[in-house]
Amino acid sequence: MKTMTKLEHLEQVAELLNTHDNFAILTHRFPDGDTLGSAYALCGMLQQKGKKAKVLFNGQLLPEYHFLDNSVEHSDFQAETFVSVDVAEEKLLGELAQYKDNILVAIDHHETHRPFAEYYYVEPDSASAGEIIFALAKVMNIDFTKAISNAIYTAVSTDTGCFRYSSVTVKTHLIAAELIQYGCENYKIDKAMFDTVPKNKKQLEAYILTNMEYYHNDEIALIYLSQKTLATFGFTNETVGSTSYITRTIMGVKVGITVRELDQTTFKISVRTNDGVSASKICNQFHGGGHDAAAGCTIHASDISTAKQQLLTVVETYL
Ligand SMILES: [Mn+2]
Repeated sequence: MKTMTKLEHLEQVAELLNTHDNFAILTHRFPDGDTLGSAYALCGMLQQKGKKAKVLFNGQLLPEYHFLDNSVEHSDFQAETFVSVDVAEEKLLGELAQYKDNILVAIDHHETHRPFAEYYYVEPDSASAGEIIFALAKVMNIDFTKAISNAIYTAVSTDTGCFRYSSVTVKTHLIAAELIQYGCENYKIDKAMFDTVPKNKKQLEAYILTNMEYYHNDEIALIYLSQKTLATFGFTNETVGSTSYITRTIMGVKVGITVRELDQTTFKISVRTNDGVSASKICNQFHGGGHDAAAGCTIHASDISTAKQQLLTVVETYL
């Protein structure tokens, strides 16, 4: 059993990075703007300090994130030091699980973080991992280039639903303001992340709204997306990106649930909540986790109706 040490100060993280080289930065499965923005920012920061660094992600990069990959230098080298960003627990490493025993430091903002790395630094008060990377950049005396500022801004903006979630603080806005001062392309990034949707994704959104199931006096909204349904719109679980934001936008809904079929007996659950219902407590019941208003878990059940019933039974105890 390896020992895992909690780090209390970003200076300790900076020191670990400073005394190592040949970095691979690991992101979580179904990578989002926070894990990718944080990873590419950190990659650029390490390269600026004369280190070799690259980002490893699960599956393929969605088109809206290509600009991040284009913002760092690519070179071929054998990775020696593994760092994870925004990864709340080992199983979320997905395809990168092969590196799980070699991770030097995990940088994360999930209150439900389950330690897996040799060292871990967790700031649950940060609305995104990007906020931590911003602070780390300050400690490392980084020159905030446009590329680094764009990557951190992407993380900060996407993990707060464009500064709309309850997790947003004064610090979130101050960081965004400073990044804009450094020349980040906030308008372009927000437009690409929030205001531009491919035609087939818009059609999938329409399907979701039409087929949403409501329970418990309309306080629970649930949508099930089978692989077959996703395929109808030209998507797979890897390419569809996020859809769970839709459930929470319906007036009166306290718990929005998106169920995705991973295989016949494995279902990926995303929970989004309003009105103080804790998404992470709900998902904890299924050994998952996340934040107060956004969390996830995986359910194994013989079929979808059994999975739904298990979920609804637990959710109703929180209403
Ligand atoms: Mn995050």
